[in-house]
Amino acid sequence: MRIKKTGKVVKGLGGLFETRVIGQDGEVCRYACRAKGILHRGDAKVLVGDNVLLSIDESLPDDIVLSEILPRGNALIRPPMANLDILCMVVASAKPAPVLETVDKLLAIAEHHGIEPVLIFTKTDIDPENAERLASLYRGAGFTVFAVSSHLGEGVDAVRAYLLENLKDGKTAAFAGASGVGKSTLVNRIFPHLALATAEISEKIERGKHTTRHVELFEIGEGSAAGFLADTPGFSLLDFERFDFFSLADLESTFRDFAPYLGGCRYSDCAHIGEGAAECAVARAAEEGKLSPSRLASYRSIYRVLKNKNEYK
Ligand SMILES: Nc1nc2c(ncn2[C@@H]2O[C@H](COP(=O)(O)OP(=O)(O)O)[C@@H](O)[C@H]2O)c(=O)[nH]1
Ligand SMILES: [Mg+2]
Ligand SMILES: [Zn+2]
Repeated sequence: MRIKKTGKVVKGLGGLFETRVIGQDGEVCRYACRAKGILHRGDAKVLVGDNVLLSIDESLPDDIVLSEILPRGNALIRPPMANLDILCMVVASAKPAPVLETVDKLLAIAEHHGIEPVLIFTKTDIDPENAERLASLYRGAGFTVFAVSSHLGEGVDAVRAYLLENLKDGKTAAFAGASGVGKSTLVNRIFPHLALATAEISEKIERGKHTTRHVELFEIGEGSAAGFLADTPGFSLLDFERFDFFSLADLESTFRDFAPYLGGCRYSDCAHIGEGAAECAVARAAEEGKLSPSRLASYRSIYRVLKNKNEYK
């Protein structure tokens, strides 16, 4: 006899998925299992964060098959995860220098998927002025923003408090951002018991600098009240070229700071791409200092990418 259990995928490595199952007694079990053949390809691929059905042979308790993915709230290509509630965009104030267009792209993708974006500016010890400038830019745009130095320990408590408050009852957050910005260092600083590998440790064991190689969900809290936090491998700029973007018409709604000005343009189909301040309320807001020029520049750049993509389809 085979029985079914529901679980959550917390890790996937080499075709083997680690799933977390809460038993009737409330006890948490973890099973390593393989997925049914059709769940290895394309959109049907199993992602970390997926809620799944496991089929277990009662007479052969080691024979566990991941047989079905339950409906997803959302799914991202980078980081490859499903059912995210919060995306913590980790950005170094320096080393590596921040690329705001990349930041804004990821923010737009999160907004489009209904994932709450949070910004964490790291390495404030290296360039405190730039950290302050970036923090105020994104606070002004309506985001939740943290500025931290993992080395000095500054600002870390506020991030921990935010995560503990918001990661409950299965809620899931991921740390995402370029390689080397300090994601793993910060996760370790917040939750030392996780003891994640960081670049410094890996230099000693000579494994190169991209130490976080796979996505893994870590449990924050206990049992069914627990939430999850994922550290993810950093992505290179190249990965963005392969991003599956949404439609052009949906773009403006993914810039939350544009909202007060949408509908105020002279022409109702204004795309806010080159129109002057006399016609375009978004351009006017940027000119008057109500909207960050870098946000408008990012919007226009993503607009061009999406437009080209649509034309060559
Ligand atoms: N100065 C400074 N360096 C940091 C800070 N946080 C991390 N780093 C360093 O940045 C490098 C990359 O860190 P790591 O956590 O592996 O980055 P990840 O690729 O984003 O996970 C390491 O050498 C860290 O010691 C910080 O707050 N200040
Ligand atoms: Mg890392
Ligand atoms: Zn406009």
